[in-house]
Amino acid sequence: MSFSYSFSHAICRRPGASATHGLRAVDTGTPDIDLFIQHHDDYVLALKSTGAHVTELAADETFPDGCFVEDAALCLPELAIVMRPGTSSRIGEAALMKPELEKHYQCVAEITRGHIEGGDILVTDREILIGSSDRTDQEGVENLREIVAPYGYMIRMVQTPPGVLHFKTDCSLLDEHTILSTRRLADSGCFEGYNVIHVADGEEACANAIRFNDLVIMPAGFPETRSVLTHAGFSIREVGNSEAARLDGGMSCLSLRFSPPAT
Ligand code: CIR
Repeated sequence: MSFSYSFSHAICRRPGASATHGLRAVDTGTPDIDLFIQHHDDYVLALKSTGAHVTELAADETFPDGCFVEDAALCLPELAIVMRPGTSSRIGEAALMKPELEKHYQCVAEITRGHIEGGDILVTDREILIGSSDRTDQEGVENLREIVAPYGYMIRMVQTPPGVLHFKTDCSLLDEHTILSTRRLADSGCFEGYNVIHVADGEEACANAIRFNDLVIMPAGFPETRSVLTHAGFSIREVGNSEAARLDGGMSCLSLRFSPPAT
């Protein structure tokens, strides 16, 4: 199995009561924290069911969006890189994640220029795709490029669709050749050379899924896309996402997924 979806570990953080103040582009109502935690527990169980070791960090009420741990770091097989979130209320989340990463990695680098969030980064076997967005700028991407170049990683910068929070809000890796994407993103041509499976019309909100070992974990309630993926041979696990979705969060945002280097 490829390093881009085979993982022995994950780190998650439980949503706290302050998640009611989490960032959102459109207010669709305050998240119900009990339901959010219930969905989060189901998500952690799904990760664990693949045999992975999952660290579940306690909620930190200082950071209303702190459960969306993906934005704070990028984990590669050789090293982890602490990101520099592009919005002031989240910038401190990166420093909070660093000691957790140091428990698993000897090499933890840091973005020190510009801004970049993990939600804008899609790692495939052949390259690292990064969508520029309101949270991720050229300077942050160039800083990341300098850090990962010595390890042989190629970075390709693309455009997150206007009005979409993160690049991966609209796409997910399904296997080494295949990407699940909304049409609005795939139509930009950024996935040339990959097989693209489009989410069903009207089901754009399920484009943010994750391939985690043998499972594709996707938000519950998107039957047409689920059926397409099942017919394509993927093993699907649905997890409720109604409350995270109120904060523009989805399946990838809720974990850092990695296999620590052998020491
Ligand atoms: C934010 O606006 O930053 C959070 N409410 C949602 C972050 C979602 N993260 C992700 O897509 N990787």
